[in-house]
Amino acid sequence: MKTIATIITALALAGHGLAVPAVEAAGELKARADSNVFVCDSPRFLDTGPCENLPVTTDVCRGVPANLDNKISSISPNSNIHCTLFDEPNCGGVASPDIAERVENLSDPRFNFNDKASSIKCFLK
Ligand SMILES: [Ca+2]
Repeated sequence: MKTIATIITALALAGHGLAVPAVEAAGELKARADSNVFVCDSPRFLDTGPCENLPVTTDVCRGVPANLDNKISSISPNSNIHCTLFDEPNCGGVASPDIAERVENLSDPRFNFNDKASSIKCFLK
């Protein structure tokens, strides 16, 4: 009897152990979403420099592509997200103010982040 009880307890614990990560994974999927941020080297999204529509996953830091590193001057997150720029890779160093809509020129004193961004992190609104 003791053996059967021990086995049942072990199975119950194993089942519980499996259930916890599954619940956490579901929560993670719910919190993250794929979106895009349009960025340009030039102010006002002019095509005088490169522009890119960067794919982003919310709550995940991503690097700025080499051709736009320390060059982004205008930025437009998709309407469902807001973003923070960072002046170092891996979302380190100085963070920009929150960017929740199109910014024609990051030289604007409200942002003061022209030609500085090396990484970006976005969040669902
Ligand atoms: Ca620029």
